[in-house]
Amino acid sequence: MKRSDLQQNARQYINGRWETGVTTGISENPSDTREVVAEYARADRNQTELAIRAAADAFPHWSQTTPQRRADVLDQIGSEILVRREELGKLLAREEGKTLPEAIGEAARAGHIFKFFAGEALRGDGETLASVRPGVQVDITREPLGVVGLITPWNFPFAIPAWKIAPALAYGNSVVFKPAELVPACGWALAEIISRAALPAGTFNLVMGSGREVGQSIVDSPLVDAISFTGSVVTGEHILQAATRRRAKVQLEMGGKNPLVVLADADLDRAVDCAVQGAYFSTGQHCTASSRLIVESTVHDAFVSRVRHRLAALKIGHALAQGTDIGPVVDRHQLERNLAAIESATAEGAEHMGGGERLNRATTGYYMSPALFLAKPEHRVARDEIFGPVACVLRADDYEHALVLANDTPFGLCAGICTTSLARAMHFKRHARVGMTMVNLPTAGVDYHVPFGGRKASSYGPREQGRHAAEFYTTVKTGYVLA
Ligand code: TXE
Repeated sequence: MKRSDLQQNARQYINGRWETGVTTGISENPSDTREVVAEYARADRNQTELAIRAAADAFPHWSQTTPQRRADVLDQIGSEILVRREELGKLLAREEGKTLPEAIGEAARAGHIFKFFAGEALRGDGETLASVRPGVQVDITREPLGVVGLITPWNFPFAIPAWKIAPALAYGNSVVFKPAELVPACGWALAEIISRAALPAGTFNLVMGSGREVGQSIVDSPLVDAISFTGSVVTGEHILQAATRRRAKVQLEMGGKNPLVVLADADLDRAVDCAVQGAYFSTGQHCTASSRLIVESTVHDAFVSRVRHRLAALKIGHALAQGTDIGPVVDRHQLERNLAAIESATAEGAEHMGGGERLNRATTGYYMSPALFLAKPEHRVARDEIFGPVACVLRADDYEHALVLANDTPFGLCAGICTTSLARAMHFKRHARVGMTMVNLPTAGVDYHVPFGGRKASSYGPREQGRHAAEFYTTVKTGYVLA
C-alpha cells in the first residue's frame, strides 16, 4: 500500500491528552485501495474505561458551566468546520468514498449542526406553572444526563457524530465518542477540532477500535448514563438488550427499506430524478435510501425505461474525480454483501433490469454499477436492507395498493411519494407508518434543524436533531415550592 503525504496519524483523545492505542489499525481509500488514509490508535477495554472515567469526573464541572460558555465552544467548533469544509470534505471522500461535492456538503452540514446547537445551549427550556394546591408553585426544568456514549457508523462520518456530539455538549453532558472502524481519520479530524475549543479535560473523549471491545465497553459501563447509536439492526438490538439490562437510556437509529411511491399523475421526470438520487447517490449507502420504488401500473413501464436510461448515463468512478456521480462502495465486505444480494435477487426470481456488476477503473477500488430489479413484495430484495446501489420496482394497481405496499415492511424510517394530487399527498403523509415523509422529493436528503428518526425496526427512543434532541440528552425535573 502506498503511504500518502496526506496520511493521518490518528490518536485517541482521553482526558484532554492525545494517547497512542494498545494496537494500531489502518483505513484505506475505497477509490484506490493502494492508498492508506490513516494509521490509527486502537483502544482496548482498559483504555476505553479510562476515557469513561475521565468523562464521569468531568461531568460535574461541565454540567454547571454557563449556557454562554457552552454556546461559545460549539460556535467555535462549527466555525472551524465551516471554514475547513473543503479540506474535511476531501478527507471524507478519500476515506469513505462519497463524491467530493457530497462530502463537502456533509462537512458543511456538520458545521451547521454545531452552530444550531450553540443557539440551543442558550435558548434552554423550562416551564413555571401554578400548582393545583394553594400557594404552591411548580417548575419543570431540564438537566443533563451525565456521561453519554456515542457509537457511530461509517456512512456519515462527520454529520452523524456532529448530530450526537453537539446536543450532548450543548445540554451539559460529557462525551465518549467511538467512530466506526472504517473512518478513523474523519473521527480524529472532528475530535482534533473539538480538542481546541476550550473544553475542560475529560468533557469530550475519542476512543477508536472495534465495536466488540471498545463499543461493548461503553455499552457495559455503569458509568455511562446514556447511549446513542446509529448502525445496523443486529448491533442496535444487541446494544438495546445490554443497555436496558442496566437501565441506561438508549437511542437507536438503524436501517430502512424506504419506499418511493410514483403515482400515474406524477411529473415523471421529477419522479425519475427522485428515484435515481434517492436510491443510488452516495452509492446507496444512506439509511434513507429509496430502495423500493412502488410505481402505479399505468406509468410502470415508462418509469422503468427512464430510470434505466438515467442509470446508464451515470458516471461511476473515483470519489475525487470531477464529474463522478457515484463513488465506490465503502469496503470489500460491503461490496461482497451487495454482489451476494444481486445474486440472491436473481435466484429468487426478481427480474434483473441491469447493473450490479463489479467495475474496473484506472485505480483499484470497490466499484460497482447501480442495479435495478422488478420484484414482488415477498422477494428479499424488496424486504432486506442491502445498503448499496441496488433498488427494486414494485408494481401497484392504484394509490391504495401503493400505500399498502409502502407500509409492508418491518422498517419505518422515511417514505416518499411523487404525485400532483394534493389530496393523495396529504393522505400519504398521514398514513405512511414512518418517521419522515417526502412529497416530490427524494427520500434521502434531510434538514439539520428538524427531527430525524423513524418507527418500527428503524429506530428506538426519542428523535435526533433539532429541538427534539433535548428529549434524549436531558432529563426532566419537576420542582414544587411553597412560597
Ligand atoms: O455496522 P455495525 P457495520 C448496516 C448496513 C451495513 C451493516 C454493517 O446494512 O451493511 O449495517 O455495517 C459499533 N457494541 N448499516 O458493520 O456493526 C461499530 O464499531 C457496541 C446501516 O459498520 O452496526 C460501529 O461504530 N458497538 C446503518 C457501529 O457500531 C458496536 C449505517 C456500527 O457498526 C458493537 C451503517 C457492539 N457489540 C451500517 N458492534 C444505517 N442504516 O444508517 C459494533 N459496534
